[in-house]
Amino acid sequence: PAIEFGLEAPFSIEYHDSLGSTNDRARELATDGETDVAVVADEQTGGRGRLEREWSAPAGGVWVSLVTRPTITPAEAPLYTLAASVATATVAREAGVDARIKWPNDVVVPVGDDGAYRKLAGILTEMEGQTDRVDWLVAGIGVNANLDSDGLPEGATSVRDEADDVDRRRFVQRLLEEFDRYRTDLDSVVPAWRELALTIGQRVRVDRPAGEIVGEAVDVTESGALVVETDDGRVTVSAGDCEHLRPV
Ligand code: BT5
Repeated sequence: PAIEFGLEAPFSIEYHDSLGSTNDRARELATDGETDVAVVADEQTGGRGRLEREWSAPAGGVWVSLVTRPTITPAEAPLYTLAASVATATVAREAGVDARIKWPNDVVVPVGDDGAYRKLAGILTEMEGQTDRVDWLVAGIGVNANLDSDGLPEGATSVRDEADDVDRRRFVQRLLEEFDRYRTDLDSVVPAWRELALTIGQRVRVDRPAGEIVGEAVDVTESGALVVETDDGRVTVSAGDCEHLRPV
């Protein structure tokens, strides 16, 4: 295998040299009743982003999906996305990358001071459940690790290009430890997220199904929604309603 696992980690590891999408395999395990499994692949041939977008995932990245069965309501699920972003940014920073978080689900590296950035990693959270409780939740994390950003979509960067190649076994282990720390202490997620946020204080445009809004991003709520101060007052946007967010 391209990555040798054998970790003392809070998740058991299911490793594949190649998979369509680690999220799809994780969903299968979740519907079979499994929990606390991390599905890892060296390469994905059908990686998925949000809203049916494609995720480019050649061999050399960190492509991992965490199967969890949290005792939370669906309204609290966005905290898991923020927790995955915080964990990813933290571990990327340990690798020497100036990683920051762009709400809701992107880990980025700032370029200059005008709000521009390159995308290092993305998070795709999927879940199933009833209105009052989540049955399972899969947190998919994709990090451009040991890759040249030349071969990735426009606007991407990688750990290799920003710093140096990493030991992916160790990188995954740290990701699992950090994610586990935040999921067991959900109150600490938003404060940690704020520390790493690139979005807060920026003037942004958010595209939503209900129409676009423009204003200053001033905070995130305790459930992880973004608060935007517009000319017509404060608007709260949930991650699920955000199609695009860009600095303006
Ligand atoms: C995301 O979507 O950022 C979530 C990506 C989640 C990927 C992980 S990998 C493990 C797990 N298994 C999966 O199948 N998925 C998860 P979104 O915000 O929709 O961003 C997608 C957009 O980012 C695309 O439309 C491209 O423009 C761009 N993109 C695609 N691949 C990229 C890459 N490797 N690096 C940077 N940008 C990329």
